[in-house]
Amino acid sequence: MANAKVAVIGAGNVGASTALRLAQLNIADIVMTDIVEGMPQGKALDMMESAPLLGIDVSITGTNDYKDIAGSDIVAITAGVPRKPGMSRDDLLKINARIIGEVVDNVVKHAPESIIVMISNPLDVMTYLAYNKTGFDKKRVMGMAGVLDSVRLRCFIAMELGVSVKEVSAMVLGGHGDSMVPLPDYSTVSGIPIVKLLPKDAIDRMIARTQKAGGEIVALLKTGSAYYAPAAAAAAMVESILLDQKQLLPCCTKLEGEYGLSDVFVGVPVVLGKEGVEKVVELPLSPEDSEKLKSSADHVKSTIEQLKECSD
Ligand code: TXD
Repeated sequence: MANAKVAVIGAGNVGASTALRLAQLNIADIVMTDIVEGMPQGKALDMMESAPLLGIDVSITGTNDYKDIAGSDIVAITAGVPRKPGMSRDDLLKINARIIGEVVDNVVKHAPESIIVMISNPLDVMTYLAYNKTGFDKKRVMGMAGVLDSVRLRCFIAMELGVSVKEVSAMVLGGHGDSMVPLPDYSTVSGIPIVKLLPKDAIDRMIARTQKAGGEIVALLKTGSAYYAPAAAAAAMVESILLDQKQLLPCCTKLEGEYGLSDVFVGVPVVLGKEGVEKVVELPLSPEDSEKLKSSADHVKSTIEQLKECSD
């Protein structure tokens, strides 16, 4: 039987790191595309040359031609520009909307059966754009943000307590921006809620750091934004879908009444399996968190409106 196939659109920092991580999982052949001539081909060849040492046993190719994404089971979209210091994710709206519009037209043309995992920013709005332009079922268009935001919180919890990250779990809902909603009540260490292990001020500090974690890295790097953790997060979603693992992960998905929200793409816990987003899981939220989720969704809605205005 032929291997599964994953296309990674945009072979920049996040795209190339996602491709390498996926190749190391040995679950699909990988094709990377980019508009820069030679660059995806060069990076793919470099990765293939690491295969004997890294235990990679799938093919990795690079291309500038969308025809080569034909037959992809999943298309991970990382094309676009990243933030520079001082920029918000929403500042990327116009530039990336043009790029993503062109990319998704090509996905419809060349890989009409695929599942789309959006990674480009502003994440929730680009996921909406992909859904709207492709006409794909909502199960087949999702965005990666919550997995990244929650692994960042997991990492900060482990650092604060001085424990291994292994048994730390965390949940972050909402849009991918400063309005995201980390949920300490649903964050645990070996099943123990962190609210029983840490004082409120320490938890508040970690929540604030999680909300600004992308910006913390942008400020340190000065050119470009984070990519190791984003790539690991995107690969985890692809793995759950391809292997039908049914992992329960926070992902950006279209809501139709769940959490009292409709007609918006925002991060909530979902079950990811071979059909894509197979189920939205509704958690009971405190009135305060529920209000925060609503205001995060309102922020996404207003950015969707801005997008509609620029395309008018
Ligand atoms: O949590 C998340 N979802 C994110 C999102 C975490 C980190 C980064 N996030 C966003 O991903 C970021 O804000 C950007 O919008 C994307 C890609 O970030 P990356 O750091 O990989 O940017 P690069 O290194 O500049 O790579 C972008 C590549 C680059 O090689 C361009 O030549 C290419 O995109 N590009 C295109 N490829 C294909 N087709 C078109 N039209 C195109 N335009 C640019």
